[in-house]
Amino acid sequence: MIDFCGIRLEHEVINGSGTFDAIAAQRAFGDELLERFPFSAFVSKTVTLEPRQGNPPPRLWELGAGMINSIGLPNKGLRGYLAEDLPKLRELPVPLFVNVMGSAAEDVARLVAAFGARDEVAALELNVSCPNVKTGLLMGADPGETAALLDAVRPQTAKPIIVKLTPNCASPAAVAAAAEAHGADAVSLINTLRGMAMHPRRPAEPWLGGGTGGVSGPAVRAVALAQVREVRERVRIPIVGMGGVQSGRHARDLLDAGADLVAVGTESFRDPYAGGRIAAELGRIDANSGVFSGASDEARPPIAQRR
Ligand code: RRO
Repeated sequence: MIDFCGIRLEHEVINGSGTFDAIAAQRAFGDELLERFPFSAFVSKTVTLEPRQGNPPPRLWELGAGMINSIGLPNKGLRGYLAEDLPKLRELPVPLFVNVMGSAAEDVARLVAAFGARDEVAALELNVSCPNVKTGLLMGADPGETAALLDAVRPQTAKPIIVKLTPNCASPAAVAAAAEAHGADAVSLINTLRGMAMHPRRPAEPWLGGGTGGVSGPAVRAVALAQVREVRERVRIPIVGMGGVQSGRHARDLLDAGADLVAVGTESFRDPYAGGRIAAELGRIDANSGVFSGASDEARPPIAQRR
């Protein structure tokens, strides 16, 4: 058992927001996935006050070492989420962290107040770092804006508030320090790096409907390590580290760089049980020596093929 902001978790591996849909996973893979839930806490996809359609397609581009997404935050909005998703997510065997975003501090404050009042919700994550909607980046790119957001949001709940940082700014560590100074309980990083792909058959046109998107997967792992280390040197609050984690070794590296928890994102698209495998591998790496003991189960077929 580990303690994260007063919440007891079975192990250090959680999911990155928006990379694992627990409700869809249960539909697709049945109760087995939920009985052996891969993560020690579940982080929701970002919720906004009003429903959103998301960006026009195409929304994904596969890279040699990851992908670019331009999803654009489709979601049911606060009312739809409370009515339809929360009753299902309360059945999960792990604590629920709800990720929220707004284009103004008052919107985020309303979301935090609404979710903070719900017993099903263990913690809030503030998404100030989405690369795919224009308003999302501003608050998280600037320490002063982040401080002002925390001033509006902190009084709304006593529950832990995690601030999800963007790598697309001059100094994620300065933003993290501002978040800590204004009451954040933890920070998480990295969200995706802004990137672009050209259309393979139409010269000068971007492939993604949103024009640009967010790069994730192994391609960003080294960036995540460097930024987690930099943030750890500036803040004392817990850090959720993520970026290209595919194995227990990658998770161990982020913990060694200063993270307290590790999130798995893109890898869950290949195998929804990747988080469970990574947690098991991490448990077999000695934290002091770095030595891996026991057989790797990397060769085990993904859950989708075993059914
Ligand atoms: O929905 C998205 O396009 C999205 C979000 Br909210 C985010 O935080 N990060 C990302 O890469 N995509």
